Amino acid sequence: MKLLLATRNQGKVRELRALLAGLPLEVMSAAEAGVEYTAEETGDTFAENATIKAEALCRAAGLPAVADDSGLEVGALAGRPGVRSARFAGEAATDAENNVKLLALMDTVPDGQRGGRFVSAVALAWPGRPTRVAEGVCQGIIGRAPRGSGGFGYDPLFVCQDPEPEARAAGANGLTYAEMSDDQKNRVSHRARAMRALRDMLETELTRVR
Ligand code: ITT
Repeated sequence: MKLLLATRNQGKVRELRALLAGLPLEVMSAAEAGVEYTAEETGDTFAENATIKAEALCRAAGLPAVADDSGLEVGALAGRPGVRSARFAGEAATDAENNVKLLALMDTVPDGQRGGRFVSAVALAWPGRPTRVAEGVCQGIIGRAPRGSGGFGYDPLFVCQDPEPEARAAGANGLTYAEMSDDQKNRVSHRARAMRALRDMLETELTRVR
């Protein structure tokens, strides 16, 4: 059975594929499956936007679809960039432009007040079934300069400082997401945490249809 990924972000495709590994599903992005979908992210929450994207692709393809809506919430910026993370520096902003804007806004924020968290909501839309959503967060601080070359988006500026034991076990605290190995990020990230719950939902659906 095919499972489609409702994202145009190649960084997410890579991570979601790894986080879904081992399930009896052929995981493909919408582009790989040749399916066009339109989804306007008009929601005020990550959960609403993930639902909009997953349902749009599920409807267009007639197949189960997973979407992630995610972003960075920074305390000193009253929760911004939040649901507007991809568009922080403008509608067609690049990752580099968004990072420059974040660094500029954080320039005068002292150490000790640079906390933030990454949030991911993942939605599973299955034909004929109610859509289900799971969320994950990872705590950290916003660095003063980019570090590391892995990942995408705000990865070089997000220094993991997460209280969960798994973050310590993975040796992730003190590293930016961009300094982590794929395996480390896929153990502790906001997306990894949301996807653990979504895997359980998928396993339930697969048991039902078998
Ligand atoms: P899709 O909607 O097609 O999935 P998108 O990149 O527009 O792609 P979002 O609307 O969910 O996705 O925007 C999320 C933005 O938040 C993303 O572009 C990054 O800038 C940032 N982001 C989310 N997860 C991230 C991560 O793991 N590392 C770095 N930045 C991340």
